[in-house]
Amino acid sequence: MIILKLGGSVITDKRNPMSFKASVVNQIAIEIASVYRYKKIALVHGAGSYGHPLAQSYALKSDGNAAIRQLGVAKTHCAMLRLSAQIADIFLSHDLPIYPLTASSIFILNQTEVSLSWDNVINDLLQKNYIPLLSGDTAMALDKDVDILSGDQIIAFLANRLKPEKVIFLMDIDGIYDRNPSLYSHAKLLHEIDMDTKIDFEMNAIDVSGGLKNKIEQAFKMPCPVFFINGNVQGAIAKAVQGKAVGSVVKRVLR
Ligand code: IP8
Repeated sequence: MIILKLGGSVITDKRNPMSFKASVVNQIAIEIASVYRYKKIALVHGAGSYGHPLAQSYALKSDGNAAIRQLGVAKTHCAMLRLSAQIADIFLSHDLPIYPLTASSIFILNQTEVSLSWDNVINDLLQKNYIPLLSGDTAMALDKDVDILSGDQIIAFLANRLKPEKVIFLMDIDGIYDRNPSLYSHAKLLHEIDMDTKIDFEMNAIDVSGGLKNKIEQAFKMPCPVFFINGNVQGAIAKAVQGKAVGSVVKRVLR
């Protein structure tokens, strides 16, 4: 079984609010259709230009006016539902049995971490050969009204629960670089990452869940190899699934 993250920067244009990259998602669906014949797959997608700008403009990570905040939470959640529906429609057009689930109906947070979950349905769907689809979302929290649950946190949780053979993150660059390649032309692609790898996490896009830094921290919590590959490159998914050298890989080092 494989867990695959459709990164927000791959499936949406992070520079323009609510811009869905249908043709990229279509290409990914075609690639997944060939993998699905021999592997169970769970999908999680990021918020991209649907969730992050709303969560940022309503300041959902900080405490503000309750009524305004509440509207921001509802708008962000509904934007994520719309993004999931567009992804699902494309997968269905390739006869893939995708099954969208709402993360906020499954997970409750406490101090930003998953504290309670009703996740049996995910394993059940996988056993019955569906492709469950989850996404980063707003979620009820025990320590405050509502908090942000990132797709990367969901994946770290599911990886420990479902023990996949690997996790694959689709990005809009070739993997993890030692510094942001869109800011530094001499940035170096890192093929293998461990706890001691030095990475400069300077960001240039709105990301309320901590961007690449959060991704790598979550990757170290997963009990399996974690691949970071370019979701725009045809054939990269198949290579990662077959364990061929592609992108960057994080291998958990037990200390
Ligand atoms: O894009 C963030 O999920 P991510 C979720 O996976 C929201 O970090 C609602 C901003």
